[in-house]
Amino acid sequence: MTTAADYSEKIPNNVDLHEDRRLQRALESWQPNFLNWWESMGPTLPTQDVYLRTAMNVGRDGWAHFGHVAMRDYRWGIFLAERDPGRQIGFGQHIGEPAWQQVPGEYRSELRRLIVIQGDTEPASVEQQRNLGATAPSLYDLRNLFQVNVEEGRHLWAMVYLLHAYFGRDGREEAEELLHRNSGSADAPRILGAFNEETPDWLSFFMFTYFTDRDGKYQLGTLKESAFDPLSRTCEFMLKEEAHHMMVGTTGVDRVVERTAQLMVEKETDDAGPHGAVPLTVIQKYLNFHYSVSLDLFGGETSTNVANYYTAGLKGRWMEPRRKDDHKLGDDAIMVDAMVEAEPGTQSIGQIEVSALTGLNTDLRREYIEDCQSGVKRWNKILADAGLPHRLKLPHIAFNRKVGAFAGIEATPDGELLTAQEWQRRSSAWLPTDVDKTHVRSLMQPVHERGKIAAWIAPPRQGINGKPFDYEYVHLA
Ligand code: BYC
Repeated sequence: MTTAADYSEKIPNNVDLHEDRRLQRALESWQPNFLNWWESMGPTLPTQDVYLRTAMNVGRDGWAHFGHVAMRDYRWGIFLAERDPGRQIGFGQHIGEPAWQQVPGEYRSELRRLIVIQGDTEPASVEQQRNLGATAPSLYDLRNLFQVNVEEGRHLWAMVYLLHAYFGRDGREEAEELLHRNSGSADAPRILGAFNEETPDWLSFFMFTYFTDRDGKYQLGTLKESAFDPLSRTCEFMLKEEAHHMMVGTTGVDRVVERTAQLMVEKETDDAGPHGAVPLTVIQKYLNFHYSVSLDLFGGETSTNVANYYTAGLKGRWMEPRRKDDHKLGDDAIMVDAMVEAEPGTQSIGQIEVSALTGLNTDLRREYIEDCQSGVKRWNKILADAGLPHRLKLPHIAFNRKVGAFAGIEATPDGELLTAQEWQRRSSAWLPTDVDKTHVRSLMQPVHERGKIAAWIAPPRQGINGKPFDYEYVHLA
C-alpha cells in the first residue's frame, strides 16, 4: 500500500479501494447521501470557492495541497496512516499480540459503538456551525470555519469507511443513521450532549474549537492506541488534521481577549461591552459553559464501559506507550472525584478510591483539564501584558455537570455546593444569559471584505500557508 491518495477515483483514497468492488460500490452509494446531507445541513453562506487544504499524502512531509476549491467539489476521501506490519497490541489482556486487521467477533458491538459515537460527533459539529458564515469577522476566519467543516466531513468519511469495510450490513445501516440524526433535533438528536447545543456566534465557535475539539483530540488519542489496527490508523491521521482545529480555537479566543483587553485599557474601563467588544465577564461565562459541557463528553468519573474497552484492547489511555506500568491495570487503584458523605447525612465534593480500570474516564479527563489550563494561561498572559489585573479561570470540575458524579448536584465555579434554588437564583452570573448572547450576537456584523476585520476581535498574527491576512481566502458567490 502507498501513502499517497489516488485522486483519479470517485472516492479519493489510500486504501486500494478499487481492489474491493463490493466495498467500493457500497461507499459510492453512500456518497450521494453524504453530498445531499452536506447541501442541506452544511454551510449556508453561498461561496464560489474557498482556499482549502486537501489531504494528499499521509506521510511525514508535504501531506496537504492548498488551493481555491468550490466546496461542493471538495474531494472528501479515505486516508489511513501508514501500516506498521509489526504493530503489537499495547495494553489490556491481549497485550503483546499482533494488532487486529479484522474485528474479533466478541468485540464487534463495542467497537461498532465506539466508532458510531465518534462518527456522530463529526457531522454534528458541521450542523452546529452551519450559519456562522453569515457573520464571519473576516475572510481569514471564514476560510478557517470552512476548513474545519470540510475536515469534519472527512472525519465522518473516515468512520463510515470503517463501518462499511468491517461491520457488514449493520455497519451500512449505522452509516445511514449518521446522516439521519441531526444536532438539536427533537426526534433524532446527536448522541452526546455537547453536540446538540447551539453554536450561534463566533465566540461560541472559538470556545467550541478550543474545548470541544480538544475532547476530540483526547478521544482520538485513545482510539489511536486501539488493537483494531484500521481504527488506530484512521485516528492517527485524523489527529493530524485536528491540530488545525485546535489552532483556530486557541488563537480565536486569544484574539477576542486581546481586543477586549485593548479596549479596557484604552477606555479605562472594566466593561468593554459598550465599546464594541465582548466584556471579559461574558468571555468567562462562555468559557464556563463550553468547558463544563466538554467535561461531560468524557463520560462518568467511574465507568464499567471504559474498563471493559481497556481490558479488551479497544480503547487505550492518552500516551499509552509512555505510561510506566503493566498496561493492564488489574491491581491498580486511582482516586476519582465523587460526592462523599463526610458526616452522616451531608454530602460534599471529595474523592474516592476505585480500581484504575473503572477510573479511566477520570484519567483521560485529567489529561484534558491540564491541557485546557494551558489555554487559560496564555489568555491570562494577554491580559497581564496589557497591564490588566483581571484573570480568566477554569471552573470547578463539579460546575454545571450533567453526566457523571456531579450530575445530580449544583456547584459554583469555585466548587461550593448549592441547593437547586440557589443555583436558579445565581447561575446567570456564571453562564451566558439571553442578554449576554444577544449582545454577543449584536457584535457579529459580517466583514466579508478582503483585508478587513470586525471591531470585536484582533487580527491574526499569521495567515494560512504563508499567505498574508489580506489574501483572498474566500470568493463569495
Ligand atoms: N452525553 O459509562 P459512561 C470529537 C452515556 S469529540 C450523552 O460513563 P462511557 C469532535 C454513555 O453512552 C470525541 N450521553 O460512558 C469534537 C452511557 O450510555 P449506555 C467523540 C452520555 O462509555 C468536535 C452512559 O451515559 N468521541 O471527536 O465510559 C468536533 C454511561 O456513561 C455522555 C468519543 O467520544 C454524554 N456526554 O464514556 C468534531 C469516543 N457521556 O452505555 C468532533 C467514543 C456518557 O449506558 N466514545 N453518556 O447506554 C467513548 O469513548 C465513550 O462512549 C464516551 C462515554 C467517552 C463518550
